[in-house]
Order: sequence, then structure tokens, then C-alpha cells
Amino acid sequence: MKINRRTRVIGAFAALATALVTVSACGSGDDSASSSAAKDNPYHLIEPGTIRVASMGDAKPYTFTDANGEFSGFDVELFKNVAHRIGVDDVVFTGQDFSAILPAVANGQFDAGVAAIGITDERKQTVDFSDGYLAGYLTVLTSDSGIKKEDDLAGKRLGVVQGTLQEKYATEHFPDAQLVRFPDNNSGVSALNSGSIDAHFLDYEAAKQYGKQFDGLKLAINIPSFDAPAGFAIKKGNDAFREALNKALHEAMEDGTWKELYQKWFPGSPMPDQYLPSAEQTN
Ligand code: SNW
Repeated sequence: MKINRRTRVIGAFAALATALVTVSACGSGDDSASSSAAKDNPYHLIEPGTIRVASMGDAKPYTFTDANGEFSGFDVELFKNVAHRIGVDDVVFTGQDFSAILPAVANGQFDAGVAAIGITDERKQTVDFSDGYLAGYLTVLTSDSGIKKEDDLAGKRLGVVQGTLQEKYATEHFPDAQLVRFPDNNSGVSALNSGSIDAHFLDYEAAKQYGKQFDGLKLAINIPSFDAPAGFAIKKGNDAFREALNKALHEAMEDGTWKELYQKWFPGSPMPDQYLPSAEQTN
């Protein structure tokens, strides 16, 4: 008797559980439910309402962590401003090794990669990019007064951050230099300061920053990288997100926000033309 009753109760629970599963399965397959999900999350963010950004903690003044551990810098402030314009104020930055940023965006671990990432055809095989927002130089930083031009690097130990355009450029143009690869700029500059490499090759503004921080480090060679302006990297095929970012980015350029951030973070650097409000462009 007792066993029978318990069996019946268990049976009733099992039936109820099956019914619930069926109802929820119907719900998720329902057209109106999925279209409202698309409306709530038009940019296909990992978590609706939040943009998760892979970045770099030691590429000051582009992207860096400040004394409070908060992400700051030109690229960070520009991206947050652009995100605000598309209706997202919750932007979470996470520091990665440079070489991990694009794969992590492609894998869907992050919604965007922001770290002065130059737009190239090769990188476009992995991710999509917003329009460009910054173009400048690749710079050799050194305390060796014998390094003044590209040829002087022959036989020298030159640091590069893995996966950067600097690594690619050095491989192609400095065949007689001994390349030493680092995961990030801090480790490269530490090696430079301790004398285990002769020079470190990085972005111009970051080189300028380390030059200010460490007496004796000079910007010895500047190589134009205007054909690879920095862009925001996003997952391939997320066109709604890319188009919204582009529209907001151009608004930030047109209303002078871009110029204000440029002057704040890159004081004394020549003012480029192409990202200024159209009324201020000279050519
Ligand atoms: O190609 C340049 C661009 O013209 C501008 O000067 C900003 O930096 C670049 O995008 C190159 N940046 C490197 C790269 O994309 C290194 C980025 C980094 O160290 N965070 O590989």
C-alpha cells in the first residue's frame, strides 16, 4: 500500500517535470520571444546591456590601468564615449596579452578588442573592425646612442610585443636584428632597463610615455603606420554592432569629442586632419 502511494506521488512529479520542460521548450522556440530577444540585444552582446572589452593594461596613453586599477587612456575613453552613444554605459575592460586579444574576440569571450589595434587585411581574417580612429608611428625606444636609423639595428637585440605590427615590421625589415618577443610592453621595457635587450619597438605614444618615465630612454626611430589606423575589433559578421559603432564614432569626431580626447591624452603631438570635425579639416 505504502509503496504504491509513493510511486504515484513520484509519477505525478515526473509528469509535472515533463510538462514544465515542454512548456519552456515551446517558449524558447517561439517566434515572438526570439524577436523580442533580438530587440533587447540588437548588437548580440554576450550579456545584454554590457560590453565586455579585451584590452591591454600597459599601453599608456592608449589603454592602461591607473593607480586604482581602473582602465583609462585615449582608446578607453573614446570607446566608452562611443558605447554611451549606442546606449551602453556598462563597459567592462579586461587586460590581456596583446596576442590573446583578437582570438578572444573571435571566440566570443569578449564583445570587442580595444588597444590601438591597427586594421590590416591579415587581422580581418580573424575579426571585423570599426572604421579607423587613430594613425601614427611605430617607434624604436632605446638608450643606445648608436641606434639612430633602421640599419643601426643590425646585430642588436630588439624587443617586440608578440602579435604586434612591430613584430611583423621587424621580421620583414630588420633581418639582421635579433628579435626578442615579450607578452606585453612592461616586460619589454624592464628587459631594456636591465640591459638584456638593446631597444624595444612599440607604438609612438607609448614609447613617449616610457621615455618620460625612465630617464635615458629615447625615441630613436619613428616608422609611419598610417596605412594601418587603429580600429575597434569585434566578432566577424556582427554588422549591427559594427554599423552602430561606426555611426557613433563619426558623431564623436564631428562634434569635437575625438579632438578633445586627442589633446588630453597626446598633448604636443601633431594634430591629424582626418578625424577632426569636417569644418576644421584643411584638406
Ligand atoms: O598602426 C598603428 C596606428 O597607426 C596607430 O599609431 C596606433 O597604433 C597602431 O595601430 C599599431 N599598434 C600596434 C598593433 O596594432 C601595437 C598595439 C599595442 O601594442 N597595443 O599591433
